[in-house]
Amino acid sequence: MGEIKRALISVSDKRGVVDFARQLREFGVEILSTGGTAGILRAADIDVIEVSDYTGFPELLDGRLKTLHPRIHGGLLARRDDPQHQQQMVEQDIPPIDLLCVNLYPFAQTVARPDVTLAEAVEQIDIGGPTMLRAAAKNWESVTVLVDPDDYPRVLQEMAASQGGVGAKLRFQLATKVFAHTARYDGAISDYLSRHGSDGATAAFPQVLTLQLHKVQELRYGENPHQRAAFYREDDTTGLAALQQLQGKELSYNNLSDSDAALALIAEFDAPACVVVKHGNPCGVALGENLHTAIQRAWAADPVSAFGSVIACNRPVDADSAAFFAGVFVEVILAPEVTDSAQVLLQSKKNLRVLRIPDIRPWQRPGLDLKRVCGGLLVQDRDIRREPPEEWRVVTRRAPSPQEMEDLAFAWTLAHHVRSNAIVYVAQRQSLGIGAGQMSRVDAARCGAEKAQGLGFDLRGSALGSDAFFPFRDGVDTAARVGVRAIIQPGGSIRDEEVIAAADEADIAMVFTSVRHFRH
Ligand code: 93A
Repeated sequence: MGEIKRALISVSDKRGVVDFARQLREFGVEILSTGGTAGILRAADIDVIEVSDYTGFPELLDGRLKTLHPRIHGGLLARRDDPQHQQQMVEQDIPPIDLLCVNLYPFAQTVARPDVTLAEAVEQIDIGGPTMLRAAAKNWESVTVLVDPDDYPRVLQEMAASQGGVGAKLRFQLATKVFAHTARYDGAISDYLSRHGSDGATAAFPQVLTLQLHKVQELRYGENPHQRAAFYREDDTTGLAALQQLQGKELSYNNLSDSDAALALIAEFDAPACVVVKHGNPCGVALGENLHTAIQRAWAADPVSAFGSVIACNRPVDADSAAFFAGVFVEVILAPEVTDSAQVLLQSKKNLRVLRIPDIRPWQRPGLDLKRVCGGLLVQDRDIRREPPEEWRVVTRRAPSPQEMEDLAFAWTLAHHVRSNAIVYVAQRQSLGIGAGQMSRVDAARCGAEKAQGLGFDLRGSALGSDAFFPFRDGVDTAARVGVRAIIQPGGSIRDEEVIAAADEADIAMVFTSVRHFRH
């Protein structure tokens, strides 16, 4: 248990540093510090030695050169149990530094500013800080290194419990954290710079894409039991990384994947809504006057597929809704909140996973969509573009009625979230039949219709949404045969005229949105 006698503190994020330094002083630790940090500590009546006094070298080059000195790096790198190291330190008058507390120039925050210049960004590239951090972390057997203010209490607690020392286990954990941090820091610099060509022009995507993800948990297995799996989160704790499990079995890979699909769709609706997802596709989706009716309608849309599904709600689950779930087999329920009385009702279903998702807005935010392919990653913008009715173009003789317009809007929203080829049949803000993941559009049209009719729905007067254009008239003919009255699709096929003629022949009202929403 190495006792801490000397510490170097140099931080940009000054949160908690005064208290931390004060408590180190109470353990009798000598504190070295750089200009700005030293100023703050001294103002709080804490004894510090400026690094420039300690090295006998002034801070130079606008602060670019502060801590890059053998007296600092020798003190961090020397092994305490190595006689040769010890001898050289004595010869060169390099005292050991036992604790390093550094956090870096805020590069990521700086480049997040829309008006930042390249020169400003470059000045925020910290050189001395990462160098010290890496030195100390490499020498974790002798040095305690902190890069995160949240770790100050842990270190102080351990010092209090062990006569001013910090144990090997914590030192190792902290050092591991440092290398993750400096890797991420350099990744952010590389991402930013590679977006700028040598002429300073900004490219959409960096030359080198660096991803830093943090393990949230290992999962029991992947899509199948013979596949290992884990869930990693991005830097921030948003989206699925923010979920709170209120009850139920451990979450599986497929639960998380289906939850993501369900939440992306539920985030589209303002009115009370329920989305039922199976194997990545919605199988029942409905709006209602309240959540309870939305759930009943979404479930009724396809009760066969809903068996063992993942269900997303956009209103707090109350006792009525919970009572419904008590009578059916569901894997996961997602909701912004679950009332106390609902929780009591759901508790009898021990295995049912109930997840609180406080914020569904992240599913609507811009970002990158990544797809692993053998040998690399395909990267694209997330598909969050939406086309409001004002942008639609009526292409048939008959224009949709106001009721049909509502159905078309609902169908169009749904179609974005169904695997291509996607055809959805809807009426009165309820899905009736969803044809998903077919290799031909006419098959998707048939599938959706057969599903609906198989479940006893009459499709006369329904509306249809298609995620991409109809390449032939056969898809529209299929819709006409089952009684569809309105269709929404992007248009843009070389056979659009034929397709429009098919709609006109059946007196179907059809609109083009001009934007395709494939989802593979
Ligand atoms: O410009 S630097 O790369 N050169 C250095 O030698 C150096 N040493 C520490 N930046 C350097 N630092 C950084 O200064 C630390 O990483 C920390 O973020 C910051 C603290 O400066 P101050 O104490 O003056 O506010």
